[in-house]
Amino acid sequence: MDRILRDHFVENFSGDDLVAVRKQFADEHVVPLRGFCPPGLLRALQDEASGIMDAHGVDRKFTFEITDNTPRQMTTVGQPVIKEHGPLIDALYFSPAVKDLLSAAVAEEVHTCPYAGEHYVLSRLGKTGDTHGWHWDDYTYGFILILETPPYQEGGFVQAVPHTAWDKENPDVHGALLKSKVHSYAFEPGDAYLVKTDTTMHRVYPIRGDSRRTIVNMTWANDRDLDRLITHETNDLLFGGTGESSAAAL
Ligand SMILES: O=C(O)CCC(=O)C(=O)O
Ligand SMILES: [Fe+2]
Repeated sequence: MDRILRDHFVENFSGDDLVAVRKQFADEHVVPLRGFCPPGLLRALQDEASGIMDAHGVDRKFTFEITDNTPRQMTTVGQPVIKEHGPLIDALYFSPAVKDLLSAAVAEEVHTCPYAGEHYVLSRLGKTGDTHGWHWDDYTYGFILILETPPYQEGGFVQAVPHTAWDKENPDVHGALLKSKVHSYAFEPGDAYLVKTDTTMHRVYPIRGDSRRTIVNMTWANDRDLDRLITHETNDLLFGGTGESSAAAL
C-alpha cells in the first residue's frame, strides 16, 4: 500500500500543489486533500469499513457537556475493533508515505498518536439529523478520509472555526462562533482533509434525507503533544477508547 500511496502523492501532492496545501493549512488550519485516495484503494477501504460498520457499529446519541452540550448523533466503531478487522485502515495509518505527506502539509513532523484509542475510528451519519456537533479534539492534528458522503445539498459538509481554544472546564461554542469566521468545506468520496483539531472548533453539518456519510478519522500528534498529559474523555465515550480503561477514565 505504501508504494501505491507514495506514487499517487508524487503525482498529486508535490511541487506547487504541496506548496498550496501547506499555505492553505497555515492560513485556515484546515486543508482539503482532494483525491487523496487512489480509486482502487478507495474501493477496498470502503468495502472494509462498511463491513466493519455493519457488523460492529454502535448507534450513539449524546450531548457532551465538555463541548458545551453540542450533539453527537452517529454510528461509531472504535480502534480495537478496527485493529482486529481492518488491516487496510491499519496499514493506511502506519504508512510512512502518509506520515511524510502530512508532515509536509503541516510543516512539522507528525507522530502516530501515543494513545492507541485515537489511532483510527470510524463514524457514520446515516439518518436525518445525524451530526457530529461542534467540538475540538485532544491532540494537535486530525486526518479524516471521506469514504462516503452525500452531495452538500443533503448536508454532511465540514465547518471549522480556527484559532479557538477548548477550555474543558468552561467550553464556549457560541463564544467561538462569535469570535471568528466559520469556514465550510464540502467533500467527495476519496477526498481527505487535515485539521488542527486542538485549536479549531469543527463539526459536520447535519445530514438529511436518506443520505449516508462514512469517514475514518486518524489522530496525529506533534512533538509538543508527546510531552503533555492529554486526556481523552470524548473519544472514550463516543468510540470506547482502547476498550480497557475507558470506564475508569470517566
Ligand atoms: O466526520 C468528520 O469529518 C469529522 C470527525 C471528527 O471531527 C472527529 O471524529 O473528531
Ligand atoms: Fe474532531
